[in-house]
Amino acid sequence: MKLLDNGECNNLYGKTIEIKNLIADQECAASDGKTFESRNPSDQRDLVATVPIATQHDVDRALDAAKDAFQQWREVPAPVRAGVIARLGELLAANKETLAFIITREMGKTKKEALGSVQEAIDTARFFQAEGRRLYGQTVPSEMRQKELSTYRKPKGVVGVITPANFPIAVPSWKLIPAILCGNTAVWKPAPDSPAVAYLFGKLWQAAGLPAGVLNIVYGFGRPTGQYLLDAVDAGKVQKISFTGSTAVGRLVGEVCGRNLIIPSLELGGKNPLIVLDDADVDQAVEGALWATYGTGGQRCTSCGNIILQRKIYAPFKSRFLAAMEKLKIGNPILHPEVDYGPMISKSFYERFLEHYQTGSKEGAKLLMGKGRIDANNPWPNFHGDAEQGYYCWPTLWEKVKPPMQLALEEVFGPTTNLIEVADVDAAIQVANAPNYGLSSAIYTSNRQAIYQFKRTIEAGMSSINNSTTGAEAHLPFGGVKGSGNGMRESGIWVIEAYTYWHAINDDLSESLQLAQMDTEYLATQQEVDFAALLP
Ligand code: UN1
Repeated sequence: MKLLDNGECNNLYGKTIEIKNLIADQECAASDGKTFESRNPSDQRDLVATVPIATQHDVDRALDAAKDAFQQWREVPAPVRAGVIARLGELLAANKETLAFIITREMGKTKKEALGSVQEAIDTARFFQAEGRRLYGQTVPSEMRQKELSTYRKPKGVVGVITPANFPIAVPSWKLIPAILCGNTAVWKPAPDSPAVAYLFGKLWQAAGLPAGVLNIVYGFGRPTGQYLLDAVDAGKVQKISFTGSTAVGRLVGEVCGRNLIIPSLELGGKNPLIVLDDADVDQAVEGALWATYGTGGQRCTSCGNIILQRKIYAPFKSRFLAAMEKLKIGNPILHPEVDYGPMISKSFYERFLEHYQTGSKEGAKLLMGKGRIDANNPWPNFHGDAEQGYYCWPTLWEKVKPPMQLALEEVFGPTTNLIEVADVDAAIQVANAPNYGLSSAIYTSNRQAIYQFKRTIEAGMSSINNSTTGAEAHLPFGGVKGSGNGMRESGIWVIEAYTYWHAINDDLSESLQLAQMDTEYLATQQEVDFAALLP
């Protein structure tokens, strides 16, 4: 690993990492030598890494390496493959602090959250190291004698993996660990805003003993590098795509995969509702909603998009929520680990976040708090660090919002949410289901009937009862409905369906041609019965 001088930032944040693509176990610069700079979003002076922009040639080489490696890797017994995952889990645990530091440094989430996202990767490794001793098939009774039926799981081949920056090790591990455990090989394009932790993750896979070419990493932007990976689907070089990101890009991925008869795994956006009914514990609901909305600066797919309040609790919730917002500590999460949230992950996220202020005011929503960027003109009283050095945003809150306003229906990535007043639980669920998303959801109440109704009728892949909209665990299925995904799931036993296909075997020992459905011993006739006399 090559580290470069980072000038005045060496002591504050560390040196600059010189990242290279990983192809067939070799570190390689982009074939045309082009690179981009990855800067610390909390402090633009800090150059975290120099990163190659993988060319078509690089992506093709990575795909060839994955294709070659697949022939051997698929033959390695699953419990032996799982041994690599076990060592990976140990290495992740041993390096948890460092990985978390790099995550905070390159994408700006707090240390506590960064440690949590490394833990999610550790949990995933621990789950799948054991799954290598399962990956069960079935034995199935045949219609005929001297014939055995059974099923096997088979790997699909080369998997293309494209991941976002907000969970830069948890989400890749949700995909790469099961894909590789199941005997696939992978070409992974991590987000341009979190290349350093991807690079370190690659190093850990190598140290865990993964054979050359099983995991290849190519860096760059959605276009052109990500596009090359999608073009490879059309070229027949990729048998599976796993993508987490925006719904708009997910649709593009889905179109390419659809015309090639490949089922992708698509984990997309959300407009996650948090319902608070009149009988809820207001303080608990405020705490959950605050975390759901402003944790990670609102840059999770499980962030809260609408807070739906029953009439009587509206005023007390609103005043306590606003009071809690005022206490939020915002700032540089490396130099001030006590902050609640840090900067926007990137300038483009920041610019898109700003747009929602126009949408809201055009639609006549009422802005209760929020002034866009925190800077000298709009200082946040509880700010820690130098606001000019990053794209830090005000915690934002709207009211007088309801469907079909865009503000109520469209995902906004960033620290904002809407208060929506409703009469009862029926109306609450109707508003909750109005957006064309369905990832996560939450309800605060102690009314068992309302909880039951919510569980039955909410359109979401995940729901919390008296907890926030976040909270996925590594062994529960994760994914959404409607615009939030295509029905595939990450995590736990469910994700195995994404990376294997079923192979059915019929093994005939009769030494003759026995034909299914035809050469069976089913009784051809049945006797008449007459039960009429039993009735009075
Ligand atoms: C994501 O935002 O893509 O439940 C994943 C959560 C996290 C995972 C989120 N454990 O918010």
